[in-house]
Amino acid sequence: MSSLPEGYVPPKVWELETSESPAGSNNPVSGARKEQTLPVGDAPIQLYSLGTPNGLKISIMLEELKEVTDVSYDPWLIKFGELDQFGSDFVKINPNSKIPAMVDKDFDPPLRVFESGSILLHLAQKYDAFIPKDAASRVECMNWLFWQIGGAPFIGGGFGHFYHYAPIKIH
Ligand SMILES: N[C@@H](CCC(=O)N[C@@H](CS)C(=O)NCC(=O)O)C(=O)O
Repeated sequence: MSSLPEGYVPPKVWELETSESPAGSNNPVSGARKEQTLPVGDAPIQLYSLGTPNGLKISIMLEELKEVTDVSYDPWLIKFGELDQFGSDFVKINPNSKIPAMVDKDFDPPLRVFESGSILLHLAQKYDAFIPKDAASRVECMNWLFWQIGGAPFIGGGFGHFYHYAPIKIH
């Protein structure tokens, strides 16, 4: 039995539905669409993000790290409504035009870090926190780290797409 709506024939060549995201966010395209100068503060860690589920992961990590290390960071808002994720400076940090993205100025040249899993891992390793030392616990920690990157968005993001954004409802 097909899960496609009756009468719906998938196109031979898929084209982006502009009605899906009028503001231009959430598109499978990336890259700079506008000139932009991002703010840079004094702290070693510069975070460019927003309070979405992926963005929150890093804010939570940084706040937890603050409890146990001397980490300091400057958080800067990336506004989807203004398509900041497609700004020239942001795209130099994450060519994939997605938040969260981070610059670590403790490195020379400063290190760009993108993808929430990569950021979490970099912070945990750099500040030597939240990754267990013994092999069994470390593997279990990595199991869940990789699950939340690969598994959680597939469920949560997929639901959001088909429930809210998708112009054609496929259940
Ligand atoms: N795999 C990426 C996913 C990042 C992602 O999807 N970010 C969303 C917000 S949660 C975003 O930037 N959306 C803006 C857009 O697609 O235009 C990660 O884990 O960092």
